[in-house]
Amino acid sequence: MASVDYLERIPNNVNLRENRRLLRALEEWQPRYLSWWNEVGPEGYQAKDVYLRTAVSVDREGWAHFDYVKMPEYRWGIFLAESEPNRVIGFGDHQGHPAWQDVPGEYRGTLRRLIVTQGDTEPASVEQQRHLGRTCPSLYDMRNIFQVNVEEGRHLWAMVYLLQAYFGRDGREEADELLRRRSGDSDKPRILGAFNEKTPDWLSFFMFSFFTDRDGKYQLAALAESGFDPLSRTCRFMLTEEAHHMFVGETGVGRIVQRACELQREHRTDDIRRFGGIDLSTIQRYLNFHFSVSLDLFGAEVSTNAANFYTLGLKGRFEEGKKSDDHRLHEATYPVTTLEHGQIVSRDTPALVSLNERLRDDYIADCQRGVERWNQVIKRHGIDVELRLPHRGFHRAIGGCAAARIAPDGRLVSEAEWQAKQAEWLPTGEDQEYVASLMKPVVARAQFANWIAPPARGINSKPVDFEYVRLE
Ligand code: BYC
Ligand code: FE
Ligand code: FE
Repeated sequence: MASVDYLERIPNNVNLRENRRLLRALEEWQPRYLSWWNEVGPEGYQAKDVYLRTAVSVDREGWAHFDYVKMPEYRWGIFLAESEPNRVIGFGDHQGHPAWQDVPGEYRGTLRRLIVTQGDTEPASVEQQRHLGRTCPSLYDMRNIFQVNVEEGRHLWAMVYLLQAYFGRDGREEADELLRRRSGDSDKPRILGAFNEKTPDWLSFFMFSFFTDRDGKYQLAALAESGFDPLSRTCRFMLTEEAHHMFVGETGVGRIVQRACELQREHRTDDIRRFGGIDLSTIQRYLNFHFSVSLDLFGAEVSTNAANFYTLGLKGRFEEGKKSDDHRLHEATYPVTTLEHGQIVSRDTPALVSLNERLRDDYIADCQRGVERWNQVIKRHGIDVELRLPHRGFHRAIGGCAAARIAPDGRLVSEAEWQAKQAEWLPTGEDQEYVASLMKPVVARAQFANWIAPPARGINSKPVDFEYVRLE
């Protein structure tokens, strides 16, 4: 396998030097990528030195290099996890056959659509977050969001590599379309719903990184099982970067929770807006929103698309290799939550068409573990409140529950009750205005906005008050 060529214009371990046709396609695409970055990437700070991590190898140990970089000079590269010799397809009709090193002709369209859907989310999130550098609560946080942004940019590169290396002309066209769609644009929106929502403030950003980047983790893990080996290897490497995005989300929300508790204790009231904090009930409403829109990203509970992806060997289950069933699932069933005659019920459903729901279940369990860690923070402060994930049917736009009004506790409610309670369950205009009013940049070293606690430690063993972004 080729070692990492870090000196090339496009750092890579796919032997670009030898593949002139692909190199040319990528070199043609690169200026378009950079103009996209300059047009809708992070607003401001493009000329500043940011202490960033860059992928320079695919070794599990030591794959990252930390240094000051100006974002437009970031070395967006193409890295695939090491190939597993003699890898075989682990599930579906082709189980046991050698993994495909080329696109299986009959599945070309389906595979391309999966790659485009995945690829589309990456630049979308950068667009959604582009204004946030301007209102960062600290230099540490500013650095973290830029880190996430450049890596989402690299994830786009990862998918564009697949399109250009394996899909010829239509792949090149899709690669260009990925730079043409825009988050929230009514004419050319991004493909999936959550990626057209606004990320207007840092509470939303941290919730997004916790809930929506975690959808990324589960989708990438399912694609990492793919019988199409280049996709599998690409996704396996992306997952190593993804962990930091979720870390940013979990610790970000955790620090806001901590600050809320400190203010609540200090002033002996949960009405902490007077003291510039974000109260736990506001945090809960934001949580409800971001969890529910992220659940939609898994698709419908019953999906023949999902069954096909699996049967064809294109997209597996989370940790497919660790499961001990037949990996074909023709006979198996899976319990699916659905709406029947105005009731929420769990129904055993053929497992193949239930794969979206199963992946969603894995995801929900992971979210629950994070919420419990936030609750530990609250408990340590002796406060008798718990954050909760709302019911999976709450506020859904995709799937069986989208047709009903479901309360966070899982009760079916009337339209009238929904309208009356919505302000308790979802962020209100007033919440958004209040949170927006807190978004004042804090860029002095060692300083943090009043609504968020400092992190427990810095990045890459640097101190918390390190100069993560050089503003001079
Ligand atoms: N919005 O059969 P169904 C990330 C459509 S995040 C709009 O249930 P399927 C990241 C669907 O296209 C991870 N439309 O759908 C995170 C279908 O249309 P057609 C992103 C939707 O195909 C943070 C129809 O409804 N990766 O990486 O089983 C920052 C029927 O639905 C939506 C992936 O998504 C929706 N939410 O499942 C940066 C992986 N849901 O065919 C990055 C690749 C469904 O009837 N994608 N529809 O016209 C997939 O695996 C699947 O496409 C989905 C949907 C899981 C998304
Ligand atoms: Fe990503
Ligand atoms: Fe991410």
